[in-house]
Amino acid sequence: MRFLRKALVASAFAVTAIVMGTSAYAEDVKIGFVVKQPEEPWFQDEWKFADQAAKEKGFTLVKIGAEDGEKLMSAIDNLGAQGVQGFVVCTPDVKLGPGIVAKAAANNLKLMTVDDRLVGADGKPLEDVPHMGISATKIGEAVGQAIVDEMKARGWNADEVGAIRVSYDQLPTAVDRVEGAISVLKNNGFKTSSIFDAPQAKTDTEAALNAATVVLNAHPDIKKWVAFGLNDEAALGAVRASESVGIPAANMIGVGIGGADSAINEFKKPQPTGFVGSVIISPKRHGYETSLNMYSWVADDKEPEKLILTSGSLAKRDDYQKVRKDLGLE
Ligand code: FCA
Repeated sequence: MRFLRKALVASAFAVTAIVMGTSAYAEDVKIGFVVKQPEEPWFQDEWKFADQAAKEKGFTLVKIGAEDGEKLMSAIDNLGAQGVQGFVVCTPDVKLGPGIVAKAAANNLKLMTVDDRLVGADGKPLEDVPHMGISATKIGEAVGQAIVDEMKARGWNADEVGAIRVSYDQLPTAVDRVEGAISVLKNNGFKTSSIFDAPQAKTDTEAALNAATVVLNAHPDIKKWVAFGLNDEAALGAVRASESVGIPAANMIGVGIGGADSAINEFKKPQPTGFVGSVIISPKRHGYETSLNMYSWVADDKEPEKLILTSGSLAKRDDYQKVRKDLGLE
């Protein structure tokens, strides 16, 4: 009898859902999307595509920028207080992992991460929290390959070139990205001694500029440089640093990761700069798809995949429009 009643209730619910044209009650669904650096074009794009998902499905999207741990913790309480059922987050600090999980649970919120994966006290990823990130090592390798190809096109010899590794080693995806690039450089003749670490305090252009300037000033004897880091801002910061010490664009090769406005604006400049390319990743997948996955989790109890890794495509000045179009970003 109990079973029968359950089945009846379930089918009544299913009928209602079909009549509504969507599952559950979209207008009751509220989803949070919290990012660590709201002013960064990549995160603006993620939000834009998350908004698109909200519009299509009819749920409410609550966007919050949280630049540090304290802001993130109060953002989660804030979401709970607003009656949000789940949120997607790119945290300012992955080591806050267990605290974020606990805060989400205390507020009865479903939790998914994007871009930066939470780690536990042992530094290992929290595998229970569904995550969408980029295939960091592979994308780093694509950066390294783009640099090597450009060096060949310019007739450079690895012996005469310095490499700036703009680094943010507290973030595992950042380490994987730069190490991917370095593996390709080394396979193409770069010695460890000509790869210089430039640790940045934040993942923005200014911090990268400051870090790269230190390296350039320490090696005035090296005239040709390549640079890479975790995102476009890292590579751009190194390029700005090279300009500030008088290195011409012809002697600089920076390749970034992202492909949002930071890179596009650079490609649009009338004269080419040392920022040669960017491996474009997909803010559509990271914003739209994560939001949809959270929506299905809340509305239909459909748990998202635990780990989704997305790919990237190299773009340069002359083909970025086509690459963006092919990725559904135009
Ligand atoms: C990290 C970086 C961002 C972006 C994202 C995919 O969060 O800080 O710039 O590259 O991964």
